Amino acid sequence: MHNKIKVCTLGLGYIGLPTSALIASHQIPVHGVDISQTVVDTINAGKIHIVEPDLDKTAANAVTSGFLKASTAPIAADTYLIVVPTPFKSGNHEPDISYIQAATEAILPLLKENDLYIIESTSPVGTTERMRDFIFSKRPELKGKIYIAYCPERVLPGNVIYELVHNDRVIGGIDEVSTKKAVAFYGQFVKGELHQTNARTAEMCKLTENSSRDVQIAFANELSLICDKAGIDVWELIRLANKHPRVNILQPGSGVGGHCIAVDPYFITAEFPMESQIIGKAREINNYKAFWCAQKIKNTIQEFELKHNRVPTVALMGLAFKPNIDDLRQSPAIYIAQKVLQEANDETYFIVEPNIDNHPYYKVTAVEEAVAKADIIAFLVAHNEFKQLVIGEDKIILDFCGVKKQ
Ligand code: SAJ
Repeated sequence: MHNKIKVCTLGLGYIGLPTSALIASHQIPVHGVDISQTVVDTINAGKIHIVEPDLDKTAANAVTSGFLKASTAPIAADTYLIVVPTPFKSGNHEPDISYIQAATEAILPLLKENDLYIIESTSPVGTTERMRDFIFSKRPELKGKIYIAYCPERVLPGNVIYELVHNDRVIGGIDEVSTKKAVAFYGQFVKGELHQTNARTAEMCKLTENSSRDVQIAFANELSLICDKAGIDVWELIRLANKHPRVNILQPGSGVGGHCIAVDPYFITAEFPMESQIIGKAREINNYKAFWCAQKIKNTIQEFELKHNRVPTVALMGLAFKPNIDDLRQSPAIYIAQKVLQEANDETYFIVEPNIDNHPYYKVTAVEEAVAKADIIAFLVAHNEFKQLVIGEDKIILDFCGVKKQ
C-alpha cells in the first residue's frame, strides 16, 4: 500500500478513468472518485464500465498494482483533477456547471497549501475563474497558496489510450505559476507538446476545436443538400474540390452526433449569441441534415408504393454516432430511425448495427439478411462492414454517408 495519495480524480467516465489509469501506470498513486457505487465496484474489481480499446488492460494493471483505487468519496491529495460531465440545463442549450461546482465543493475541506487543482471538463469560458473565486470565498487563507489551471482533453473515442499520451495539450492557469505547475504535472505522463496559455484561452480553445469541426461538417452537409437538388454527386464534387491545394472539405453524413461536437458549440452560442452566427447556423444545419434524411426515406417509401403498388421493405444501416464504434449516444442515425418508424404504416423494417448484439427497443438484424430482404437500403453510418457489400441492381440505395463512395 502507498501511504501518500498523489492524485485525486473526480469523475471516472470516458476521460476520467483512462486518465487515472494512465497516471497510475506511471506509479503515481491515484484515488479515483465517482458518484456511482457500481462504477466504483467495477473498477476496484479490475474491470471497466465503458467500451474503449486497451483501457481494460491499463485499468486492470493500475488496480492490481495498487496505484489506482476507486471510491465514492475524495481523500486528501496533492493534485485534484475535475473530470465530470458538463450537461445542458434542462430544456435549453445552456451549459450546466453544477457537477464541476459539486466536485469542487467535495474537495474544499481537503485543499491545502501547494495543492494543484485542474479542471479538464469541457467548460464555458470563465468557469476556472469562477471556481477560483468559489474556492477562495470558502477558504480565503489559501489565496495565492494553491495552483489552479484548466487543461481540456482532446482524445478521440476509440483511440483514447494512444491520444492521451501523444496528443499536444493546451494548459491555462489562473496565473503563470499555476500554468507552470500544471505543465510539470502533465509532463509526467504526456509525450505530446504542452502549450501554455491562460485559463480563459484554454477553455475557449476546447470549444473552438469542436466548433471548428462542426462548422466544417456543416459546410459539407450543406453541399450535400445543394447537390441533391442540382443532380450532382456530392462525393465526387468534394473529391475534386479537394484537389485544390488549399481546399480541404470534410465528408457529409446523416448529421453530427456524439457528446462533444454536437454539444460544445452551444457553450459558445449560449454565452455569445449575437457574435456566434456561423457556429449557431452550423448546429442548425447539422441537426437539419438528420431530419432531411428521415424525410428522404419516407418520401422514397411513398414513391415505391405508388410505383409498385405494394409497401416496401426497408433496411436502416447503422445506429452508432460514427463509423466503427458501438456508441449510440446522441446519434443522428437513432434520431432518423425513430422519426421513420414513428410514422411507419405497413412497411417492414430491418435495423442493422454490426457493432452491437442487441438493442432495448429495436430488433437488430444481420447485415446480409437485411440487404437481401430490403427493397430500400438507407446507409446512415459508414461502417466498414457496409463497404464491400454487393447489392442487387433492383434495390433502391439511399447513401447518406458515402459508404459506397469513399
Ligand atoms: N462527421 C461527419 N463528417 C466528417 C467527420 C465527422 O459527418 O467528415 C460526424 C461523425 O459521423 C459524428 C460526428 O461528426 O457523428 C463527430 O465525430 P468526430 O469523429 O468528428 O468526433 P468525436 O465527437 O468522436 O470527437 C471529437 C474530437 N474533436 C475534434 O476532432 C476537433 C476529439 O478530438 C475530441 O476530444 C472529442 O470530440 C471531445 O471529447 O471533445
